[in-house]
Amino acid sequence: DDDVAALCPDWPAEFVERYVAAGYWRGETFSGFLRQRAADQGERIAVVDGEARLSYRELDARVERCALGLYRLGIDKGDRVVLQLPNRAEFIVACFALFRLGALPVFALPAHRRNELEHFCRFSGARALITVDRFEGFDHRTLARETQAAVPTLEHLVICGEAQELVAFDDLLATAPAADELPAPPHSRELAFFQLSGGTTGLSKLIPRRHDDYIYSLRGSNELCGIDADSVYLVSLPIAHNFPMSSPGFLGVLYAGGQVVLAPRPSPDVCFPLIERERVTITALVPPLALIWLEAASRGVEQLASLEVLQVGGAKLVSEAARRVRPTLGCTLQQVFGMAEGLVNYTRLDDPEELIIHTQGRPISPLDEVRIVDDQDRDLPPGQAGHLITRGPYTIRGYFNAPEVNSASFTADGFYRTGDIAVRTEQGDLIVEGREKDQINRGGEKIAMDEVENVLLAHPGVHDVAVVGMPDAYLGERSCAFVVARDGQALDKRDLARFVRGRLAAYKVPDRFEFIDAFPQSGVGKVSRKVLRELLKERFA
Ligand code: J2J
Repeated sequence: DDDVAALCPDWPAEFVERYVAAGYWRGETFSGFLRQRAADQGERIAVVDGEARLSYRELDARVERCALGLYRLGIDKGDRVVLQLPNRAEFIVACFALFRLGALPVFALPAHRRNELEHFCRFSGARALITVDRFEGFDHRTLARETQAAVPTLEHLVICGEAQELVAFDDLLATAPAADELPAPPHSRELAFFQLSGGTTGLSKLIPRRHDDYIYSLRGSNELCGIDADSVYLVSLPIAHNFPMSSPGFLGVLYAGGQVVLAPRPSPDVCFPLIERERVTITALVPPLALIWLEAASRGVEQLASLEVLQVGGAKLVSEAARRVRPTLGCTLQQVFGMAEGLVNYTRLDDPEELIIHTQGRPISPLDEVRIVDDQDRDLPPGQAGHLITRGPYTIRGYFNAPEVNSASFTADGFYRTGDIAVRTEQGDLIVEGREKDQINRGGEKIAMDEVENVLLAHPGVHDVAVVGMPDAYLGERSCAFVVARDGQALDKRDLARFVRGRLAAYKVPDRFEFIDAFPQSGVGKVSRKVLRELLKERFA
């Protein structure tokens, strides 16, 4: 679909030449490398999901069947397909099947609800939604039907598990394609999929990623994370998130010919026995989960004997917790400071312990350009905190179909404004100091304040609302909604929470509601979030 590609800003030709000449962009594609692994080491295990173990040959065969099933359904090159699946083998099969067709997955999380899913389907013009029957007590079929009723392009609903009247995922796998039955595979310079932005202004933006740039980031990550064919990676976080997908994530490990183990949930009672059973060598967590694992491991660490590396990222890990990782878990900590838009920084496995504890690492690539600048985009010297902006061989040049957002989020010469405040040390290591974007980072899960505000504003009893972050020892931040009720209305916190929960992912439901008569204003009639945060501190005290 040429229209879609035209709406995704690309690298200028001189940069393409530079990244190709450096040997970074090599013309590989996702389905191409999976084929290759199936040919080279077909009998080795690729994916473990519960009791099921798929070899590379079996995975590749399933991918081919699934590609044919989707193709016969009418999914073709360039078509967008929203994938909303938990950590199951079907996610990986569907993902590679879409890659094979040159169709473009849009990666939703199982936590997403009506507003988010409708937005992803509508904004991407999706033709299909692939989801699960039930997960964590929630019926995704109902959500899928509601979404279809609201989005005219959405022709097909595919369900993993009990499909009822909808298309059963397993039925798509019925037939192996004959030699020339599938269309030609995509080219490495073409779009591969859409990741989701954390969002700062309202709804999530779609992040266009291509085979060449993403696979380069996988190769670079593998090198820095010590990944090879003997690595066993546990997917603890939701598999569709960029961190467990690419840093090095399940895609990096499959690229290296290693083994991917899927955990249905990230809790120690699920993950520790899996680590022991499968001899897991590496996994990735967000900081609050790392704290839970540290707590659980202090009661007995025997099950974790095979674990060599624990990666922590998505939000800042406090140094007191970082310091406890090696002594408690017996493995190396790797801090990961990344973003779905591109740039990923890692502490190196052989860095001195103090660097691992106190910094968020340095970029993957020698061609990552990272600048720390002041409010006028002037470069700041090492040691001084400023705005982090970046461009490079795997950082996008713009979001899908968002010219206005793009002109604010990217400099004229293509640097992405991360919205993070960081310091670079003399040695080139980055330390994240804070954030300037209108976003709450709730233990790695990103919340755009105005998305939540807009939902609450639709509640009949709400006159006005402002959402702010509040410091939290466990999650780093939690969210608080300050609500001004409509004249004479008595509002119930539980009712407001339910109202949000029906529309948005549960992690976006405000942790706290505060009722207030009127908002403090700053300057030109703008609500002062700063004053609200001060108010919170007072009410806490
Ligand atoms: C502080 N803030 C961090 C860290 C991300 C690997 C790892 C994480 C992500 C991710 C990812 C942080 N310390 N260690 O995609 O591939 C905050 C920053 C950043 C934003 C990006 C990956 N690691 N952050 O978290 O797109 O504010 O990606 O800009 O979800 O998370 O969020 P996201």
